[in-house]
Amino acid sequence: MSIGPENILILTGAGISAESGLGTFREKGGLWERFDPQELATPEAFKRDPDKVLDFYNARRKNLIGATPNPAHRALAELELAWIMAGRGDFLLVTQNIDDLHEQAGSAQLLHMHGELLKTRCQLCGHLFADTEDITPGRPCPGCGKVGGLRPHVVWFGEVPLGLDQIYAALEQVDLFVAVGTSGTVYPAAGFVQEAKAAGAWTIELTLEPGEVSDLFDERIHGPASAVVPDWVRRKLETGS
Ligand code: BV8
Repeated sequence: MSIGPENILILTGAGISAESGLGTFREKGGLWERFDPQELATPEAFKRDPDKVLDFYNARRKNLIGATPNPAHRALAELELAWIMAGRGDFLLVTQNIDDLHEQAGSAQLLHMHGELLKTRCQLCGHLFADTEDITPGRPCPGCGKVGGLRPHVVWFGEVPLGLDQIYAALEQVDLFVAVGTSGTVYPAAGFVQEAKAAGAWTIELTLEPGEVSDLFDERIHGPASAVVPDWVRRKLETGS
């Protein structure tokens, strides 16, 4: 009996990039432990103190440049290629991360729902461009030439995440939902597992420790992503389960 297509949706969070040297948010020493997100990752914070918010993202951008993918990023890119080449079904990688490590590893069916740190946009003319430079209030927009409008192309708390229509459309058809390296703290991403279950999907949590919605998953494999994710991908490709 030929098995039908199996549509896969993978959701990643900061934990997949931890072993590439990029900080997570809510762990010991995590970013939000040292910085208050309400202080730094909200439009109100940016209006109140643009220099402080821009300094925070300029520091993270510098930290990101030179970072490289780890075996977990590479395993997900390998799974995507194998899945699409074999016509096994749809594949979508939704990341909450604003780094470019999935791109570096070769992922293509990729959606950054919380934006991208290596892109900057102008609030005055809407120009969106790849950017590795510091953003300063006096830097002119390469699009309109005006100063004072540049901000990181990142979704802050209280702002609507990107690509939600595409994500919810994919969740309606998903057969396998896998959350990698995310604490299940931030919505709407933390609610995706419920949408996947409502669509009848099998759900797997691959994180170092159980996240806040861990109990909702059908299967949980805990450990460092650079070990757990390649092992799971190998099992998936070799046994189909
Ligand atoms: C929105 C970009 C309206 C910026 C980020 C009360 C209830 C419910 C919701 C809310 C509420 N009050 C406010 C809200 C809404 C709010 C929210 O969810 N707040 C939370 C804190 C309660 N959400 C929003 O504001 C969102 N917008 O709701 O708009 C709307 C919505 C829908 C439709 C219309 C309107 C916007 C949220 C986006 C905020 N921006 N990032 C930046 O990066 O600076 S969020 C930030 O947190 C990152 O994106 C990060 O990815 C995300 C989630 O964190 P994680 O990725 O999970 O990382 P974390 O550190 O938490 O966990 C790390 C995990 O990795 C852990 O599980 C750990 O065990 C594991 N790990 C660690 N090391 C490893 C590992 N795993 C494997 N291997 C390892 N080595």
